[in-house]
This record gives sequence, C-alpha cells and structure tokens, in this order.
Amino acid sequence: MYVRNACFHLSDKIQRGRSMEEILERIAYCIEFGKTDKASPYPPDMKGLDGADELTRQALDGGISPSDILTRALTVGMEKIGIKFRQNKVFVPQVLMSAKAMNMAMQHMKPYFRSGEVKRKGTFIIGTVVGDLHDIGKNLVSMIVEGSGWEVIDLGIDVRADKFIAAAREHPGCVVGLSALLTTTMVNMETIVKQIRMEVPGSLIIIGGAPVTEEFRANIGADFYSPDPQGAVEYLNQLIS
Ligand code: B1M
Repeated sequence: MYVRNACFHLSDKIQRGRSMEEILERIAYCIEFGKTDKASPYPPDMKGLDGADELTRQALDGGISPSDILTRALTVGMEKIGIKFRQNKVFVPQVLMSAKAMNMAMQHMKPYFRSGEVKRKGTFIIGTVVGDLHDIGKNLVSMIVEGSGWEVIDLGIDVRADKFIAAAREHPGCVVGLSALLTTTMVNMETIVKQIRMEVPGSLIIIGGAPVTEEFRANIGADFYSPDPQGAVEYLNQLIS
C-alpha cells in the first residue's frame, strides 16, 4: 500500500533502477486520491507525504519518460476517479481534488508537451451552449478528458455556434463537446450541431448534461451522448484505438 511504504527517497530509488512501476503507481495513487503536494493536508491519511507535485518532479529527474508518466500514472489515476464518480462512489469535491493534483503534475509536464516530446491523443473542444451559464458539469468533463491525455480547449459558458465553429476550424480533426443543463437551452444544441455540420463537415460531436438523453441525441443528429465524463472519455479513446 502507498501510505505504509512511502518512506524512501524516490529519486535514489529511480537512480538505482528499482521498480519504475511502483513509482508510477504512487503518482497514479496521488491523482486518484487528490494528494496535490506534500503541504496538502488532504487526504488526511497521506498528510506529510510527497504528492503529485513532488513525485512527478522526482520521476522526471530520475529519468522516467514524460510519456510514461502521462499514460501510465496520470491518466490511470484520472480514469480510476472517473469510474468511481460514475459509480457514485465519490462526489464532485473528490474529482476536483484529483483534477487539482493532475494540474500540479501537469505543470512539470508542460515543457515536454510544448517541445512535442509528449503527444496528446487529440483535441477536444468543449463549451456550455448559448443561453446556459452552468459550468460545473462541463468543467468536470473537461478535467477528466484532459486527464485521460486529450488536449482540451474549453470555450466556457454561453457559447454560440460561431465560436464552436471557429475553434473546430482552428483544430482540424478535433471532437466537439456540447453541454447544457436547462431544458430551454438544450434545444440550442440542435442549431449548433447543424451549423457545425454545415461549416466544418466531418466533425464529431458529443453532447451531455442533465436534461439530455440518447433519444434527444438521435433526434438532433449528434454523434454521441454521454451521461457522465467517463462515457465521453471512453468514446474519445475508442476513436483512436
Ligand atoms: Co441552475 N438550474 N439555474 N443554476 N442549477 C438547475 C439545472 C435546475 C435543475 C434546478 C431546479 O430547478 N431544480 C434548473 C433547470 C430546470 C430545467 O431546465 N429543467 C435550473 C434553473 C431553472 C436555473 C435558472 C433558470 C434559475 C433562475 O435564474 N430562475 C438559472 C439559469 C441561468 C442560465 O444558465 N441562464 C440557473 C442558474 C444557476 C446558477 C448560476 C445559480 C448555478 C450554476 C453555477 C455554475 O454552474 N457555475 C446553478 C446550479 C448550481 C444548479 C444546480 C443546483 C446544480 C447543477 C450542477 O452543477 N450539478 C441544478 C439543480 C441540480 O442539479 N440539483 C440547477 C452538478 C454537475 C456535476 O452535474 O451539470 O449535470 P451536471 O453535469 C454532469 C452530467 O450532466 C454530465 O457530466 C457531469 C458530471 O457527471 N455532463 C456531460 C454535463 N455536461 C456534459 C457534456 C458531455 C458529457 C457529459 O459531453 C460533452
């Protein structure tokens, strides 16, 4: 278990060539349980231990490739929290802590993304549709998709079709995600889907949000409906598998 065996110097361990698997597992554990850094008192049973921040830095310094850290630690932790969230085993605050831990780790990874050494799986553009100001669910989708290795362009709330279209043009081959929380704004998805299809043919569009259903998706001709972030991740990942 992570907590019981955590008292060792990680960089030494990597330098001695010992168990890269164990180190990646520890980082994944920090992401899953939202352990951001050593100073964080959360979760209480990991108080005083290195978190995602320190461990990612040490892993990179110890020679573990950023690509391994991303695919075998960070995305593993985010996938676990995504599944637990879908199963109602954890709730919004835990997902937010995991995303925070993920962001801490990603700060160390940014130079490798910029240099092109680590490739993202693709680009996912997301926004809450025009007229709708709800963004909590959309942000969760955004964080969990990003945590699974996709570049996420978050257009925010109250997003009109032309903004989605401009972003889709700027990122050829991207997937577009639309979120809506109101029965009065979900209908705007239909217009947005039609306009994206007309202006950027071939775009794949995922929709979601509390009032949205599979039947509604079929009626408006979007490509996929997911009731939760993990479903969106699974759809995206199968596109590239
Ligand atoms: Co609003 N609101 N709200 N609100 N609000 C609801 C949605 C409502 C159900 C409350 C109620 O009446 N019981 C109701 C909608 C009724 C309806 O249309 N059937 C409602 C209303 C009426 C309104 C106003 C009109 C109220 C008013 O002013 N009279 C107003 C509208 C403003 C506007 O948008 N133009 C309004 C305003 C607000 C606040 C600003 C105060 C605030 C939003 C703050 C914010 O988001 N920053 C707010 C809130 C917080 C809610 C409730 C309480 C919570 C919504 C939420 O964040 N849920 C909500 C009632 C409720 O749900 N209990 C309510 C948690 C979130 C994690 O879930 O967003 O469903 P959710 O996201 C899920 C999934 O749906 C899915 O994954 C997420 C994680 O599991 N998902 C996707 C979401 N998007 C996805 C996209 C995907 C895939 C999955 O792929 C792309």
